[in-house]
Amino acid sequence: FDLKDGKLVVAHIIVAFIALLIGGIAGLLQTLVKSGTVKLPYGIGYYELLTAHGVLMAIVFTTYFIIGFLYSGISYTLGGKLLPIVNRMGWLGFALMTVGTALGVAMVLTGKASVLYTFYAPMKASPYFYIGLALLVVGSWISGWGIFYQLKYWKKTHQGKISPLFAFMAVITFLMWQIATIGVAAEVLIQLIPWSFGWVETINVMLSRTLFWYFGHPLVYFWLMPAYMCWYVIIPKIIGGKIYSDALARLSFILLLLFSIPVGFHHQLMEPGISSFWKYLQVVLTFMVVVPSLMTAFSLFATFEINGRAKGAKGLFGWIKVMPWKDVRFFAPFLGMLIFIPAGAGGLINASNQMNAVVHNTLWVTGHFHLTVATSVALTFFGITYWLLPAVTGRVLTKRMNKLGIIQTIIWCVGMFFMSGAMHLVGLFGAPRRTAFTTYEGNADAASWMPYYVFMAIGGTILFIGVLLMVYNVFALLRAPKGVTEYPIGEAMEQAEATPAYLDRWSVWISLSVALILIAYTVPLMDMIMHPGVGSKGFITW
Ligand code: HAS
Repeated sequence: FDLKDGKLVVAHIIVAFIALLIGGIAGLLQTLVKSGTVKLPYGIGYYELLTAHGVLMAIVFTTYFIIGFLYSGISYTLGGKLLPIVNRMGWLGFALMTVGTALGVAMVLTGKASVLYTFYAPMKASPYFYIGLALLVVGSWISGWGIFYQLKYWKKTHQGKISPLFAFMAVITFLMWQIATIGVAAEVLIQLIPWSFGWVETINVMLSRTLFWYFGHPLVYFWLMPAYMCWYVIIPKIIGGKIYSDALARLSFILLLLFSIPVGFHHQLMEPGISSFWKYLQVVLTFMVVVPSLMTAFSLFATFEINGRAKGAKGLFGWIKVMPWKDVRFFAPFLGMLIFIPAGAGGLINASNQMNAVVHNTLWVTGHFHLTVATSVALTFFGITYWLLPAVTGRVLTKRMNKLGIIQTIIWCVGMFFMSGAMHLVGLFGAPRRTAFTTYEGNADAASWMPYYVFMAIGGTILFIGVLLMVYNVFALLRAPKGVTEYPIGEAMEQAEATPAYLDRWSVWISLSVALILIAYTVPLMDMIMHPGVGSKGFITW
């Protein structure tokens, strides 16, 4: 691996894990502050901590990790090294993102941006928080353009060849990110910044929420797709097998590009101001976006079973016996996959209009995203770290670190079992999400939620130990013994059919994606803009 590119990757991964550490501390503290066990100085309260936890974990940790990981794979699969200009774009993106993150986090920690990680109106933050976010997004764009440029150059020098699977997936991920972030950029630049500076008095709340969720849902696939890249491309190599089908993997990513954006209304099913027809349409599209995940599950089972049979395993589940259970590079992502089965089922419940009425705005939803992003995705990212850092720094994973990695994975799963399990259950009893305990203290129902809160706190504490161990592991990996670690890119099975060239035809897929977005959003957006409703000073209500 090119060690100069390795430095860019390492810089991203280090910031990601620092964010995980500070976000983890904020996560633990918010539980203690919420329950009244601890009082912090300088007025740092529940909402400040919850915002810091959400922003650092869900936005900063993920974005940095993803860019670091994708840049490493692009460097490795598209020519063995980044073009000098792409390397520079990577650093420029990194610098802008880091200035933005520092500004945003400073605003959150000083209590000037307690607006939660879903920062839509009517909650208002300091304009500098939004400026920080804008820098983070623009930085990520520049990094994304670097990825597009590297592939464009590769295609020019490899006429008629189909792009490597990893690179194809990286480009789709960033294409999706590019299209999706236009919504949040519009919200921040046109609505939130002028409003928070006081240049305008009112804000169209419905529009702000809609633009946020236009971005907010694809955001979750921006987290998931790099995890899928590991499951499709890396895991087959680590288990000593092959990718079941290159074409199927590409098709599932194309479907994710098409269907992950025009579905934001499934976060707004309980909101007035959007007619039921448009909600219905977007729920149908939500069920379409489940299809590529089902294809992924199918492909993974096929990879595992065929690999198992090649190694002599018999029966439907014989493959389980031949898996490298003691290898953390497999173990952590595998548990991520396993947990994605109930996590995804929870998503289907959320997406069903009637059931959404039961779970919306309750701790069930918090439980859902702690299983999806904080377990399936996070464990996969942890699993990647154990080979990525050694590969890009010219070091090797030792047996001790591998063992610590396995222990870390188990701690994470146990902590999440208690925390997310209790969140799901108490959510069904109506416990609200993101609400300080003082708001409902004395309420008859609140007393019955207490035992579940205790389990959430136990789980949260176990998870905090997991964060500490993971951060320790990262720094241990950076000082690991020198050596050569292979960058594990899998190959497709020989009997798989050749990948059709049309899957590599970007113009078709981008046009289709834009068409679907226009169909799903034009009329409701026009409606929101033309009939903004009337309301109290400061914001417009519906
Ligand atoms: Fe979600 C809310 C619907 C997936 C994250 N989601 C959220 C929020 C977040 C989030 C952060 O429709 C909260 C936002 C907020 O703060 O308000 N979600 C879905 C649906 C899916 C889904 C339909 N979500 C995700 C993923 C996330 C994520 C992935 C992060 C990474 N979600 C919703 C809805 C809401 C929502 C509503 C709004 C709720 C409300 O009212 O506020 C689907 O994409 C899920 C499909 C997944 C599957 C599983 C496939 C399984 C696989 C694993 C195979 C395993 C193997 C191993 C091979 C169908 C691929 C097997 C081994 C053995 C030994 C058996």
